[in-house]
Order: sequence, then C-alpha cells, then structure tokens
Amino acid sequence: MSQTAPISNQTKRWQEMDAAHHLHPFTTHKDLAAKGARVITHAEGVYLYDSEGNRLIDGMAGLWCVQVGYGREELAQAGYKALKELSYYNNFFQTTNPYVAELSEKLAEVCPAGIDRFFFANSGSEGNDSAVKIIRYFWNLQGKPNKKLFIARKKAYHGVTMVAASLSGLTHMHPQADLPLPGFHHVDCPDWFAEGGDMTPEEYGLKTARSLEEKILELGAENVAAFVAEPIQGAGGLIIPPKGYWEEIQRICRKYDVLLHVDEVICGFGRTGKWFGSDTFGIEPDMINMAKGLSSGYQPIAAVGLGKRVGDAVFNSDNEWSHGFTYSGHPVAAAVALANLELMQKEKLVEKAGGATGSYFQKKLSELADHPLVGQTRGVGLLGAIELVKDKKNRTKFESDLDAGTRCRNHCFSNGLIMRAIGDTMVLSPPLTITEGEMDELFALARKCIDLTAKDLGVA
Ligand code: PXG
Repeated sequence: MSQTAPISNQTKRWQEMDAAHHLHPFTTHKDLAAKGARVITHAEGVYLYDSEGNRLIDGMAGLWCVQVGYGREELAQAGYKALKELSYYNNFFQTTNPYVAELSEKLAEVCPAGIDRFFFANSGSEGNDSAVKIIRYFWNLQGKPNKKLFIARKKAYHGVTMVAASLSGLTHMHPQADLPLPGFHHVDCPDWFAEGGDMTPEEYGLKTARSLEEKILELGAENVAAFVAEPIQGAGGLIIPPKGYWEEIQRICRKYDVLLHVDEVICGFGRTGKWFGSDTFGIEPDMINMAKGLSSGYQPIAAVGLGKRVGDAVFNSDNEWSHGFTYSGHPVAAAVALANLELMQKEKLVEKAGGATGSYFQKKLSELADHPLVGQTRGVGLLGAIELVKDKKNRTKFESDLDAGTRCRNHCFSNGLIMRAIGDTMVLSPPLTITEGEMDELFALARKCIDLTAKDLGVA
C-alpha cells in the first residue's frame, strides 16, 4: 500500500474501531494508532489482499504456518462438515470424537519415530506449557522429584504464556512480566553469523552445544528435567545449527538423563524438507511440540507428541492426568488438521519441499548473496534468511538506529511482498505450495527492496 494514497472511508472506520478497542500482539499501540493498521480482508494461494485492494505475496505463510496456501476448498469443506455434524464436544469424561481419533492416528504415522501419543492444545504456547507439566509429572512418577529444572537457549522462542515465555530466550520478552520464572535457565545458541567470531561454524556449534553440558554440571544433573529447543531457531533469527551440533546435544542429554523436548512449531510439517525438523537433523526426541502447520493455520490447534518413555509412564500410571483444555481435541480443529495432513500427503508437499520446490527456493535465495548489502544467505527446505550488513567481509552489522531490517521490511510492504525482519535478518518461509513463477516474483521483489534499502543507507 502506498503510504500517500488516500484511504477509503471503510478502511478508516475499521482502523478507528481497531485503534480504540483492540490490543494487538507485540505492538506499540501509540505508533499503530498514529499509522492505522493494515486491514487484510482475503487471501488466495500465496497472495494476501488488503482493504485497499493491494495484493501482497506472502513470503511468511502468515506466521510460518500456512503450508497448503490460503483458501483451500478441501479444508473449508472439512471444517464445514464437522461444524454441522459435531460443532463441539469435549474429550473429558471418557469421550472422544472421530476427528481427533483419526488425527491422532495420522500424527503417529507422520511424526518422528517413536512419537505416537498426543495431547491437544490450542496454541504452541499452550503446547509448551503442557509439555512442562508432563515433564514435571514424568519425573515425579519416576521417583525423581528433584529433576525439575529446565534448560532452553538464548534467542529461543517457545511462546508467551508464563511458562512458554520463561523458556523463551528472547530477553526483551521478560521484564514486563518479571520473567523467567524460577527454574528456567538459558544456554548459548549456535548463532555463528552474529557471535561465532573467527571460529568455523562447526567449532562454534560444538562450543555452544557444550554450554549445555556446563549448565547441567553447574545445576547438577540430578536436578535437570529437560532441555527444550527448536531444531532451527525461527523467531530468534533463523539460526541453523551446523553439522555436529545436534549430535553433541543428544550425547549430552543421554549422558545426564535429561529429557529432550523438541519444539517443532515452526520446523514441523514439511518446512525443512522432511515432515519434522527432527527428521532433517537426525534428532530422536523424547517429546515434541507442534502447532502452526498442523492445520496450516486454518484452525487454532497444537499437539504435544510423546515418545515411548514418557508416553508409557503417563499411559500406564494409575493416577489421573489432571490437565486439559475445554477445546483439547476440538472436533472442528481436528477435522481441519486431518484434512490438511491428507492434502499435504496427496499433493506430496513435504517431498516437494525436500525436492524440487525447496531446491529452487534455495537457489533463488543464494543468488541474493552477491548483493553488496547481503552478508550471508542461509536456508533449509522452505526457510530462508538474508543478513543485511554494513561490511560483508567482516560480518559487521549496521548501527541499530539505522533500522536496516525495518526499512527493508517497509519497502517490501510498499512493493507487495511480506518478508519478516528480525533485527537486520530478513526471513522467508512461504507456503509449501509456492510455484517457481511465484518464487521468481518473490525474489525479484526481495532484490528490489534490498536495493531500495541500500539506497536509503547510502550503500552503492
Ligand atoms: N514455539 C515456537 C518454536 C514458535 O515459533 C510458539 C512456540 C508459540 O506458538 P503460539 O501458537 O502460541 O504463538 C511459536 C510461535 C514471529 C512469530 O514473529 C513467531 C511465532 C509466533 C508469533 C510470531 O516470528 N512463533
């Protein structure tokens, strides 16, 4: 949307209502009210449309979630059918519904080996919150009630509830609510581009993996319940661990009997070219958390998947599992998630993300590396990052008050592309259905907007 074009009265009305009454996620409301929110009214395929008739190619699949693209008839029909047949019933009191039973079986088929029992929540944050309760319960059942400390990583994003935000290592999230809660610790992450200095990525990966071992020894292995991590850190800046990192992490977790809870909320459902990030990196998790791509974002639904060790302990216990949401395994959300997974299988979207679509995406991404403003491009499957830098050779960043990333993101918005800025790291995560022609359009726009940013910053 051109910032100077006059805005329709209808859009203005929506912006006024919104500014007066809507508290948005992660937003400075004074700034938003002064500008007016962009009103997205509909979407189709990889394109979003706003109330002013502008079309944007969505390089972020919503918030890393719309795997099958927008407006798919199969998902709409599945939701409609479930709404008519069983608009709601709960899964408490020894009841279930056909949709959640079938979804559970389908998840057992596609999840990493051994993950075959599922607890359903409504968001990734609730999933992680529930996972922490399951892990605490597990160690109580094992007769090891001291094992209650959690270790996650700096720059991790695990959500926003009190517990999920405590797991998160994005420190700006903490002070407003006096977090993290006691018992949540953070170790270094393998962000080689920003922090690896003169080491090779592999050396830096090993060094940061060993910071987990140091932390376990400092806290006492007998007190540590679990290590929680994303296969690739998403909201922290698309941090892709080098070879050797995950092997070392797993060695450490096994040595000290620390559970490995893998947060697959972004990496799950084909994003990295296999069904799960755990498959891509050879991780054998004790538990996983999933949301987003589970329903392609068409319905709010998340799941915690349990491997054999934790699953057996919970399922074979004589105790009641005292946890569950009104909407755990909601029939409509489960029906849509099931239809989503069936569509992904029918269209071989995971195979394509790991094959032709992913290769073409990575080829187009790497072509941006020749740009004077681009210090590095990196990616896996249909994830990509572009580092904007002042000095390519030394990986020197721009002064933060120059807002290079925000400038670039704003140029993208104005030119019909959604590309996310995490600091000065530009991130892409498009629908898995994106075609080569659409990728050509996306990357041409990305280059144009990086050019415009370079111009703003006085770089040739
Ligand atoms: N874990 C991971 C790895 C995530 O990426 C969550 C948990 C929380 O999920 P819910 O459904 O509670 O939001 C997430 C969410 C961003 C961005 O700007 C990323 C997320 C959410 C909102 C914004 O990159 N990831």
